[in-house]
Order: sequence, then C-alpha cells, then structure tokens
Amino acid sequence: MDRAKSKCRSCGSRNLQTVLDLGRTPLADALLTADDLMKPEPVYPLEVAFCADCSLVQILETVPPDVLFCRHYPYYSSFSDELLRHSRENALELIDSRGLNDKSLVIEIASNDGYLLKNFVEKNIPCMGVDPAEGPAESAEKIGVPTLCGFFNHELARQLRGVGKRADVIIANNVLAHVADINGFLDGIRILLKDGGVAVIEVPYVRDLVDNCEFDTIYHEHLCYFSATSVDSLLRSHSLYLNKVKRVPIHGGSLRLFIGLRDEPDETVTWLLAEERGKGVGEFSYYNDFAIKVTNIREGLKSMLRSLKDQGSRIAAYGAAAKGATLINYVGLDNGTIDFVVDRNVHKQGKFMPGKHIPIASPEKLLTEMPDFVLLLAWNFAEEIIRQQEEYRSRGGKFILPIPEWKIA
Ligand code: JHZ
Repeated sequence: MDRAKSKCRSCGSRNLQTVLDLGRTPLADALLTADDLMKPEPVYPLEVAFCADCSLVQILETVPPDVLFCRHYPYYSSFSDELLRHSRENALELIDSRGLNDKSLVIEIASNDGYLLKNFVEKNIPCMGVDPAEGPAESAEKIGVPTLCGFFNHELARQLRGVGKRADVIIANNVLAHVADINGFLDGIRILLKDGGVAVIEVPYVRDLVDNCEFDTIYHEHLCYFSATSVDSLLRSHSLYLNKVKRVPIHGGSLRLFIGLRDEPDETVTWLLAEERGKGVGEFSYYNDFAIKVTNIREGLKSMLRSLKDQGSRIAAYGAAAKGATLINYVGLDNGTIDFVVDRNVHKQGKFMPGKHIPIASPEKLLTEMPDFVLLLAWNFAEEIIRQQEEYRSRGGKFILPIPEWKIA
C-alpha cells in the first residue's frame, strides 16, 4: 500500500495516523469451496487509520466492491432471530412515528434477503430494496420484497427520482461503512429523500469497537468506523443533518442515525456530541493503546487455546462470520487448533474459512462430535446461540467468548 497516496474517505485530508495494522488478510466473506483450496488465495493489507482533521477512523485499502459483494456473497441477514427482532421493532417504530401508509415509499439500501422490508410489505406500505448481492436479492424477491439488484449510488438515485420516486423513509443498515464512494452514496440519499423525509442509518459505533476491543469487526468490507462526531461532519458536507441518534446493541454496539434535509438536531445529538468531546473520541489519543490491547487479546487467546490442546481438548468454533475470519487469521488458528466451524447459514455450510481453510458444517455437528470447547466467533449473538445450544452445554460442552478478554461460558 502506498501510504503517501492515502486520503481520508470523508474530508480528503492526508493527515492519517495509523491506529492498528492487522497485516495482510484474505477477504472475510470469501468462503472457499473444496476446489478453491488448491488455488492461490488473494490477501490484502488491513491497516486502520485515524484522520486528524475530521476524526474518521478508516481502513486504507479499498477492495473493489464487485469483488466483495456481488456473486457468492454468503451473508444472509435472516439467520439471526435477534437481528430479525431488532429489525421488526425498527420497522414498526418507523411506521408508527412517521405515520406510514399505502401512499408512502420506503427504500432500503442493502436490503439483503428482505429481512427488514418484509415488515413493510406485510402492512401494505410500498417499498423497494436495493442490493448488489445476487443470492440474497433473489431470496428477497421470493418473499415478496421488490428488490433492485445493484449498487446504490448517486446515478441510481437520479434515475429513480427521474421516474418519480422519492422516499418518505430511506433505511441503510450496515452499509454506509461499506461504501467506497461514500460521497456519491450520501448525495444519492439527498437526491432521493422527500422534503420532510428521514434517512435512518445504522453503523457500528467506533466507541464500542475500541472500548470492547472488537478488533475482529475490522475487515475489508468495513471501510469506515464512525462516531457521531465524524458522521456529523461528513453529513454536513452533503447538506444532510444528523437530527437524532440512538445507541443500539446490535452487532456489538451501533448507532442508529436519523438524518434529514434540515438542520434540526434534538437533545440526543447535542448530548452525544458533547459526550464524545468529553471522552476525546475526536482525538488520536483515544485510539492510542488499541493496538496494544488487540495484541494482548491475540496472545491471551493463543496461549489459552494452546494449553487446552496440550491437555488433549477438542475445539470447534461457532459462526462462520466475517468477524470470525478476521479473528482466526489474525490469531493464527488453523485446523490444527479448530477442528471445524458450525453455522446455521446453509449457504456457508460445506465451504471453508478463508485463509485457514477450516471446514464449515451445520450446528448439529456439535452434538454428534461433542468437542470439549466451542470458540464463539459470532460473540455478538452470544445469548441467542448459547440458548440454542442448551443440549450441547448440558452434556458438558463449553463456550469460549473471545473478546474483550476471553472467558468460558
Ligand atoms: P454476523 C456481517 O458480519 C456482514 P458478520 C456485514 N459485513 C456486516 O456489516 C456486519 O454483519 C454488520 C451465524 N449464526 O451476523 C450467521 C448462526 O449460525 O455476526 C452468521 O453466519 N446461528 C454485512 O458476518 C454468523 O453466525 C445463530 O443462531 O461478522 C453471524 O455473523 C446466529 C444468531 C447466527 O456478522
């Protein structure tokens, strides 16, 4: 990576300071088939930096979006009951607070398999999803969620507006951080939003990332790691305004941003911006010891897993999550340590984890194989997964939660 060429994704400054370097890693969602195992696997630098001018935390490498998200994208939102519950609640709240009806229009960007829009379809509220991933977009269509399979950008927004579409509500969850042309994306939102409409956007919160050491949520799909401070200045440069904000627990801690065309922030925004100022989230010093903490987690996990192996324990993992790929590659766990990974997502089963080539099976394998320990790679759904695995635990199986400090559950 030619460091000198890097510019801030938000403000264009070259004043970028390294926060953490995770080395060169494979793409987190590029699961392998058995045939792929013999082929060379591309790896890309994964370095996180802080912009001293606008305080946006970001990675420096940009992998082309069509390589990351189009064919064979294995992430389907609907495999988590907790995510479905969270999304339904969000939809019902919006229907109620915005008074949405059969004359309204809801557009969701990164609508995946229709996990959220199906709640609007059910209430006969016109909606449309946009998503570039072919498999999930097809699944959405199958359940009656109209979906345009493609990338959302400024051009698409113009085309949609050209045919008379303007949205009362635009939803974009876990996508703002994924977009290489973030400026074109936000222009697109402004073009497509009705006067008086609201864009509701969820992004993982950089404070949760740092405070809970969620380093494994760093991978090439996630280009930016937002605070209210950095997102506020980014939005303003597009004449969009952060008018309300809520911390939500999903994905290890996220911000739900309510954005409009007029600058009318409520007390949630002024309060959170002030809190971030107080904690120094806009200063490099806030991120200063993150890299050391991450190294300590890696060393702690390595030595704990090594001693379990020395005692003859068999270890599996739960969740072929993108974050799981970062963790196993950074910590250096291959199938000498982890026998297999299980995951409910049928599109992941039968494949292999990137880089370390650990096979992925269905969760039933935990009961047939009874490994002594299961490393919980999808720790963000710990409660849900551990509840489902009562039988495994009652037979003596144990879960290991890897972050912020490993512990047995
Ligand atoms: P999960 C995804 O990251 C992808 P990942 C994406 N890049 C993003 O931005 C973040 O989310 C926010 C499985 N599972 O959701 C499903 C079970 O098997 O934490 C998933 O494969 N049984 C768009 O991939 C994985 O675990 C269960 O009971 O890191 C969880 O992956 C549950 C609840 C999940 O996200």
